[in-house]
Amino acid sequence: MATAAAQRTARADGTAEADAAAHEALFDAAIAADERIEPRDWMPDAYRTTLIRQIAQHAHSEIIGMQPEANWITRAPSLRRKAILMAKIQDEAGHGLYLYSAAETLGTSRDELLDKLHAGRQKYSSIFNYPTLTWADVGAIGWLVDGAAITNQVPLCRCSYGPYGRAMVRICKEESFHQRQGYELLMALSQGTPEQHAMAQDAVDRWWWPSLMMFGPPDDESAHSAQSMAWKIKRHSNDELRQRFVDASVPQAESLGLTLPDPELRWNEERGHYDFGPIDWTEFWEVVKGNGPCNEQRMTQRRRAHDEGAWVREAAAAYAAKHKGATGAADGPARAAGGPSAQQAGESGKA
Ligand code: BYC
Repeated sequence: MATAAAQRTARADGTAEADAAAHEALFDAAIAADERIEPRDWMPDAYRTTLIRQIAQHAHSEIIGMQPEANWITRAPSLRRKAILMAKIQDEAGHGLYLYSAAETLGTSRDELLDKLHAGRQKYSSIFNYPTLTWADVGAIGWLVDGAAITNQVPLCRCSYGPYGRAMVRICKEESFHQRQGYELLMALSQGTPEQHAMAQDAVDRWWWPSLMMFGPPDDESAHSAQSMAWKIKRHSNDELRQRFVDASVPQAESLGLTLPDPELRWNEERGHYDFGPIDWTEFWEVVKGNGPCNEQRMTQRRRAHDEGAWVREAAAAYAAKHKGATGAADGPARAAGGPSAQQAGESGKA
């Protein structure tokens, strides 16, 4: 039986004169049927633009997010902690790669996206503009920041756009490990000396509110939520996911023996959720605009890392060109023309 996706491809391939309304109807039917949209399927321009915006922002967050934690690699308190932290940071680099690759299937390139990040034309998550002042911050990032990320990202595994949803499956598995290592690290500190306990509490006090801001502005100020939910890119609103995170975090904080820095936090029997105090949205927008404590430092470091890595990119491109020549001779031009952008342009195997 032909799925809506197959019909969509057949229609697009078979009738050059197919009008936009017919394409749109097939796209809408696929979304309504909870089918995946794939790179070669017709999609509205705004759907493509929204996905590029969100996936790029997500990818940028992953690679900028390596910086605050990398601050502690040389000062990790044991070889075991250092190895764990290095593995986690490498995972974040990997997440960036999966996500840039997913964005490339939409017709952009990693170079273009990085240029936009470096020029300040694309965002990354507000959370990474806060400093990591003590070792306990590594635990607080794992527990709270990765915990918030998982809450936000598990529903993205069901994103209507195939490459993004599939990338999220592996990312979420790894984030789950990250969250547990942060929890375990904080547990060790919380049950340690009074000084270690105080250090853990101080980290939680500083990271709690910025973690709640990660979910984005309140629903009535969220410019993109309604459309993104209609397209099944997002499955839940910012406020719904924030509430889910608060509800999960309170018992975890109790088990850790730490308190969350919100005097208004209490169980609401009627709602079946925890009530929590007001979020400082002025602070959030200031950080998003570039005025957070570490925005400048993060961007300077990112641009420097990019510039210093130019020789690696040149060497990789030279190697790929050489390799392409060798396999091109052996396998013919079809193999040589492979790769995501060629496939996406419909050239793969037919060049
Ligand atoms: N920070 O209409 P809205 C990680 C912007 S990586 C900065 O609600 P949307 C990790 C938003 O972009 C975590 N900007 O937007 C990595 C929009 O501005 P533009 C990253 C924010 O897209 C390493 C405007 O505010 N996770 O976990 O519907 C180590 C209005 O917002 C933020 C993702 O990226 C923010 N917090 O919803 C450890 C997940 N929030 O674009 C951990 C994927 C909002 O119009 N992204 N803005 O200029 C999403 O799920 C959604 O994009 C958001 C925002 C929920 C974040």
